[in-house]
Amino acid sequence: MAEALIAFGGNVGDVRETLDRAVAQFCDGNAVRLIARSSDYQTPPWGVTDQPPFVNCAIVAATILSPQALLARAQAIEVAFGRARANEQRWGPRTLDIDIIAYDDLAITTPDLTLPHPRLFERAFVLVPLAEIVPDRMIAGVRVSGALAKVDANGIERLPPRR
Ligand code: A4P
Ligand code: MG
Repeated sequence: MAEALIAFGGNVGDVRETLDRAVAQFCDGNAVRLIARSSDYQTPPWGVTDQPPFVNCAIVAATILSPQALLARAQAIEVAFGRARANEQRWGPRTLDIDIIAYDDLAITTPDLTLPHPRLFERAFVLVPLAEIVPDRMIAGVRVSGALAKVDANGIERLPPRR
């Protein structure tokens, strides 16, 4: 069993509904079991700032899948929720984005997959949800709560539970 940290986000369509359904599909209870899920957060757009706000959340999962199999599962679910990479701008609007943030303490760089996620420490929209569920988790030698203290989390708002 490995422990994986996964970040979900989107800014097109009914994103909170998409996130709920995507987390449920990702964590089927067999190969991937949900251990914890953060609240949803409304977050200012990062990278390309001239686009609608995102909704982001993060999960901890226990899995028997390899990192590559987790990425394949993530990408299949992105496609099922309307991602069409060919038409997209980098960091632009999207229905659903699923990033593998960490997989145990594995550090790898391959053409398709880099772990931990290479831009994790620049992104308050990843660190705020993660700090809610795993504040003391070390990633690449850095505590999540400490990493969060170093980024600008202005404008990020925790959303109330949907029901
Ligand atoms: N890839 C490599 N490593 C990983 C990994 N650890 N997890 C590769 C997931 N994918 C990984 O992905 C491009 C390729 O990265 C994949 O094919 C995979 O093989 P993508 O999702 O098309 O990436 P991208 O959008 O061009 O770039 P990047 O940096 O991954 O950005 P994101 O995270 O996808 O950015 N602002 C807010 N507030 N909230 C957001 O969620 N998201 C984005 C999209 C921009 N701004 C945002 C948000
Ligand atoms: Mg991505």
